[in-house]
Amino acid sequence: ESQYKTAEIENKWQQEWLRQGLDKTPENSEKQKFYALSMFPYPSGNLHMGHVRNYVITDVIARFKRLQGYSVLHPMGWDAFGLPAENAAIDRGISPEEWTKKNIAKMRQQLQSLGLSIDWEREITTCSPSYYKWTQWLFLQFYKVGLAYQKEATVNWDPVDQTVLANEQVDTEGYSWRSGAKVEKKLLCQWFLKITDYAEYLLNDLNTLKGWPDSVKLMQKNWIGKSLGAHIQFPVKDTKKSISIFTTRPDTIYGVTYLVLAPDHPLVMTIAKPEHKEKIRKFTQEVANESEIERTADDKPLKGIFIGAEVINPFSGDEIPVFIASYVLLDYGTGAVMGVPAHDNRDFKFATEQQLPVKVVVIPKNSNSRETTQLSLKEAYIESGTIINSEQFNGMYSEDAKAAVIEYAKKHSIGEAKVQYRIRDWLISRQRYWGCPIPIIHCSDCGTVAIPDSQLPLELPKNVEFTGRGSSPLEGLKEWVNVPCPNCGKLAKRETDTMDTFIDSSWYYLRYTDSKNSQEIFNPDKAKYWAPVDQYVGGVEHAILHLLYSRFLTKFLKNQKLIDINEPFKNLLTQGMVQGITYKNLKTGKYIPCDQVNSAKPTDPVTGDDLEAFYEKMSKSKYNGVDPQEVLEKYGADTARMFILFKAPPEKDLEWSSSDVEGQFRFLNRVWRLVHLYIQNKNNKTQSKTLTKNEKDLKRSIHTIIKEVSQDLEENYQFNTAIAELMKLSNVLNDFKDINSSVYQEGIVALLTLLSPFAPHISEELWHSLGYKESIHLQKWPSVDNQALVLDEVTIVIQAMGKTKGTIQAPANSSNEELEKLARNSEIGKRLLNKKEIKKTIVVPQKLVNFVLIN
Ligand code: ANZ
Ligand code: ZN
Repeated sequence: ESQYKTAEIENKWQQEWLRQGLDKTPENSEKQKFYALSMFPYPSGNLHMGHVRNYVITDVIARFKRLQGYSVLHPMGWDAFGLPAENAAIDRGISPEEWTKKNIAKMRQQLQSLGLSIDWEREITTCSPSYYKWTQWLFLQFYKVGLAYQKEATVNWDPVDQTVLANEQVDTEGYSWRSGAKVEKKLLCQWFLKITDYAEYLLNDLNTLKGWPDSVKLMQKNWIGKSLGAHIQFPVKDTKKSISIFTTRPDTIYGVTYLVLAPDHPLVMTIAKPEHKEKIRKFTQEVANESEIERTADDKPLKGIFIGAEVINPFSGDEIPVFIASYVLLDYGTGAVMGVPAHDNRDFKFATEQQLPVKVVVIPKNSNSRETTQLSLKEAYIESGTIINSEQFNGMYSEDAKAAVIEYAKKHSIGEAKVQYRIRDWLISRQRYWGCPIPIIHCSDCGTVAIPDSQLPLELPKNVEFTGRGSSPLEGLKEWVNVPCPNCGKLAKRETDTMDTFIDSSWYYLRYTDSKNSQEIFNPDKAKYWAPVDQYVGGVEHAILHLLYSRFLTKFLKNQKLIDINEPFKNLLTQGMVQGITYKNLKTGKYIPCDQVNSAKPTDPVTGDDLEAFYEKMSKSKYNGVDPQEVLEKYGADTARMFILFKAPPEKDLEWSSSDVEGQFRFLNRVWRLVHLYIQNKNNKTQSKTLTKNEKDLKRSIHTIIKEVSQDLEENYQFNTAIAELMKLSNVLNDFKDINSSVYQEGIVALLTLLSPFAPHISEELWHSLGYKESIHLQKWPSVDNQALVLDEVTIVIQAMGKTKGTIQAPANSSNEELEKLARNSEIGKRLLNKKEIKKTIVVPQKLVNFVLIN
């Protein structure tokens, strides 16, 4: 008997498919297109289970769509710039390029061993000059319309190594990963992309993304953070200056009891009393080294100080004190806040700490105003309500009062309505080597000058030293930095910052449509044919930044008339995590590798303590990972694919279990035996044309399953239930004895075709064993024979007075009258009606006949 030898079969078919060019993208197809895309990997050096899950999901979709007759684009590439390559250079003296290339080679081979139907001819690598030439070109398009600009911004500064650190190089306590020094903030002139110009557009178009998870859309919405409110001017007492604040609650204007400026607000030193200035300087410096998260944390006291200045409330005429506080950020709103302790939680806390008055101006609708105002508040009342203590606005409801206050402010030129977004411009400068060089030259006469297109790509120099200390590696390369100005020829300096790698990945999906084009970023017709991506699959960790940046890039390119789509990704699937069984010693806090633990009674091999066992995302630090390579070697790619798809719906977390992997391996072995038994035992006798009842039943099962699997794939990518149906089909065929029936053959063909997107190798092998010459992956997805679904006979329940007395078989298409007649004339019916008379008969079509009898 022939044996299912996974390695042999999988190798053979992977090579054969490559030889036949099965995965090549059809060019100039008249067929409807389908663009299936996985988020491309960072070439860290090793494929992990999260990758496997991601790419297998997309592959099944791509294969399914091909069988359905679509012309499919399913590409792959490498998000290949970034910090780890540079760290490898610092730690091990291997060049970032070499390190990256080695990793790519290894991971490509691993991906290929999964049997992914990827068109490798379109492979892109973001660190190759042929790709980043166009990243640079794109940057210049932003630059030319004023959407790429420079401004000062803070970076993490390591005072020991005298170098800029990426956020990932600063631990949660604020210390450098390398020197251990307390990291400081330092201002540097850096490049930004003006994503805020697109905020409204990015927000509105979330509504058009019907195929995205609501959770992702909500995260994007919150990130963009649109607030409707007002700017209101507060004149500074005894000066001609005034402070503009941003508030979302202009209805609480009469409740203002103090004002707060961001410590670095430009007016602070101008209006502060001289005797306060020393204190202010000290405070501002302290705050400057805190992160935004520390500054706005809810669980800490709100640090702030009085600066010895007063402002006038332009509505009430009240004189109120001015503070600076760490919780007010300079770059949100106007960097100044009116404090309304009665109606804002943070203001309430601040006022309590600073012993500032609390003035109630909003009360719940229908409540007694005297009662509420006299009560000393225990917490802020932050809801809307009826306005009190507010002169002409008294009695209004909050929403109306907001409008009325804004109208009044506008009329008296002391304020106006204002829309505020939380999103900031995109800081793209990195003081790093292993990134896309920014194609700009700084000339003391001409300012910033774009490198002419003809000189792109501006390649990264190779003779670089990596020490991790001092200025960025590019800055040290004098012969690279010092160049003539392209404009006037005077000696000038290159920009030495490189770009955030999120830029590389924000447009890569378009490059796949024409990845080898050396004349243009892509051919507009090709991009037009393939874009947008029909199905994008990736991790939810990219729910905000990557997806937002891609959406921004897409909208920019649309405005530049390079493409004609508004959104890059029509449908988005965010796959769940792959979790491994994790053992933790709660006493020592240490994780114990699972191969050192007896899973029945987990104890610490060193201390003997009982261990806590739970599932958690696979990671090196928790010793709970399963190496895809091992699974592939032991069971083959098809089993690995089947398991990963069967164990959980794609958007849910998946708990790795070796026994369930075994289960899928056994299933594939059953399919193997089933088909080989069929091949060995069938004879080629011609069959009678009319089907027996058993054959009809089998045919109905087959087509019901085709229908179910198709729906599972078409509607929500419920691969797990689809595979359960395939297991059912193999059982049905296994139980059917007449393998010479033409229906049996139909079942075997359906089983293999339906299985082929999931387990592409074994289904191809068995397909060829059946004698077919053309690849199974070039076949058609089976269509449902609706005729076959119709039942010939149905089982009808017979009842008397609602009590079941027995069942009969009846033709499926019987009318109610016919059913009643059949029921009366059946043995059960005759016995029932022997003595009694019928008052009424109730018939439920296809199901039931109930006789109501006269007693
Ligand atoms: C007075 C007020 C009264 C406020 C009240 C709220 C409730 P969102 O919704 O996030 O836009 N704010 C304004 N600028 C700020 C800054 N730079 N740093 C810290 N806080 C700032 O929040 C807008 C509200 O956050 C504004 O409305 C302001 O406080 C505060 F019962 O003004 B509000
Ligand atoms: Zn110049």
